Amino acid sequence: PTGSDDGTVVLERLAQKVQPPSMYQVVMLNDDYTPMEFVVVVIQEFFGKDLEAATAIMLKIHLDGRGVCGVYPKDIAATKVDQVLDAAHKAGHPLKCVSEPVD
Ligand code: TYC
Repeated sequence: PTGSDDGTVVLERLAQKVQPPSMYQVVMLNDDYTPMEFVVVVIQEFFGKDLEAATAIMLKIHLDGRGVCGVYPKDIAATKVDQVLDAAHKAGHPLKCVSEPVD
């Protein structure tokens, strides 16, 4: 580490420790087959949205090709992706989602 022997190194290490976790957005992707109602239910169930908010997100994805369902620390975002893909696979739908760092 850089810094002369005056506590600079300690302060650098403290500054690193107090950084908040880097955040990741869970992005859901449009497809031509997954029913709209299934997407709305998934968004409510895994992202804690009410019916109105989930419907708005689903329609945004349908129209734009993708939409953000939530923003979480990296490991939580990865778990959300796994949960969505598992539920979609079990229901026989091709629904996809990914997590990506928030800029
Ligand atoms: N495009 C789908 C349809 O018309 C609905 C849909 C919306 C699918 C959002 C996926 O992430 C999605 N049935």
